[in-house]
Amino acid sequence: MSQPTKNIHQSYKADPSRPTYHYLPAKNWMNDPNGVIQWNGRYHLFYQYNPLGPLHANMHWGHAVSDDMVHWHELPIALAPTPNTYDEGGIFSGCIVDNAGDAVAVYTGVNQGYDVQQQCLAHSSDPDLQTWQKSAQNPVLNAPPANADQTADFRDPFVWREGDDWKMIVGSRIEGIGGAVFLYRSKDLTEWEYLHPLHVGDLARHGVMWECPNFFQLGDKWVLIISSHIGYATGTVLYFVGDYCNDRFYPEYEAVLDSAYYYAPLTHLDDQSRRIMWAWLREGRSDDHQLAAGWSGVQAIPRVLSLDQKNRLLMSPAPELETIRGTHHHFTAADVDETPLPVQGLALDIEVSFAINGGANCGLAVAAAPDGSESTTIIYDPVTETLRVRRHSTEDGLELHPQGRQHRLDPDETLDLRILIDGSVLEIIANQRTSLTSRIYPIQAESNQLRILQPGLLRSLDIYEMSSIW
Ligand code: DQQ
Repeated sequence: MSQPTKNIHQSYKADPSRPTYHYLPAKNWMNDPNGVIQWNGRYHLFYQYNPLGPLHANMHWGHAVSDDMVHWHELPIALAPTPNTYDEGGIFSGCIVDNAGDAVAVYTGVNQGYDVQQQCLAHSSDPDLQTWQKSAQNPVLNAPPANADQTADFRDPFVWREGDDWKMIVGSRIEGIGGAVFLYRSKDLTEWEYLHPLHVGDLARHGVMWECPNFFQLGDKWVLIISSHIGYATGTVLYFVGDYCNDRFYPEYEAVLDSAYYYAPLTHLDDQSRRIMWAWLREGRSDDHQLAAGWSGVQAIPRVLSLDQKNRLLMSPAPELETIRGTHHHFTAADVDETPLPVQGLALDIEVSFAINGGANCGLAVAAAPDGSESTTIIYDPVTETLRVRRHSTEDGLELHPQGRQHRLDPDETLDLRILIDGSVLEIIANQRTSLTSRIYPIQAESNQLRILQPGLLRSLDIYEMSSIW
């Protein structure tokens, strides 16, 4: 990392909300991951980036590179809007594919505000993917199919190789019907033939608009992930699992992937054939707070995906994260009571397991102040089969509604939580299959304690203090 970038990261040491082991650019706004690819062995992360401030505007593709998905070097902006053209209004989300050694970025160029959304190409023959040339044929796809019955929402192309063809899906909606992804085919990434919708949602259940689609094989099934506007707001990520043949998708199972702060996931296959999922962790505080902070948006820790026997998506933080685990604290039920644990901090990786006993709730409090004025509780209620985050903060202007996810346990299954706390970031994965993310903004310096809420139900607790990646 360049010294100036490192200096900016270190200058935020006094900001308790700023993550220290999740990636974010040195300053300004970041949202969706874009074009993630392993190229010449290195992981390249591109992302929606506003170089002019910490709010969503002026969309560019920012760029960072890593050898291990943990430590990052921020690089110069990769793609910028070209004035008076198809992408003058912004370079929206997309992907990168390897076209026989040439890296091709497939992205959405927007203009006329955000009303015209068209699919565009840029290519790079630079081994470091730092220099890009936009295609003279842009835009290569300029409007959704007529059956969409609308022209304003058509974005975030996801492309894969299938035999001799390229296939692409684009996020969109069908007026009056609901979210949709449209399927296309091409021989050269430039001429695209529309086939049909790969999948169409139900307006009430799946939302009005689908963006940031992903479609990939996992084991012997295919998975479609979409980010949905349910009730016209960003926030719910859904997935569908099923079979795919002759260009048709037959979903058999569907579920919510996350419905809180985890949005616009993008997956790719790495050199070890792992399907890795990246995502934007959006903020839960007002524009004024974001302006005052000077930064907004964090990338989630990449997760390795697989499916279980019931076709549920399993997610595990990439094992590379364990290389920055520091001091380890291990506890059993005999070691803890309801008083604060002898470990404190807001940069922790926690593995905790609880036995389920009748209807008794279990869980823990994190980022808690000694006087109880601030705390975040993570609680499982076996009666309602709900995992919930409840936040109490003394700061105003925050989204502090309780967040809940249904989480069903099999008989005799323990509740196994993986919890990543990093400043304002809280990533929770229950039994590898239920993701519940939150953003917390305690303002008191001493809001860093941990407590087990039902020590008698504790099976085991491992806490690792995490090193800063800056
Ligand atoms: N964000 C991008 C879009 C995408 C949306 C624009 C989802 O491409 O649809 O910044 O967060």
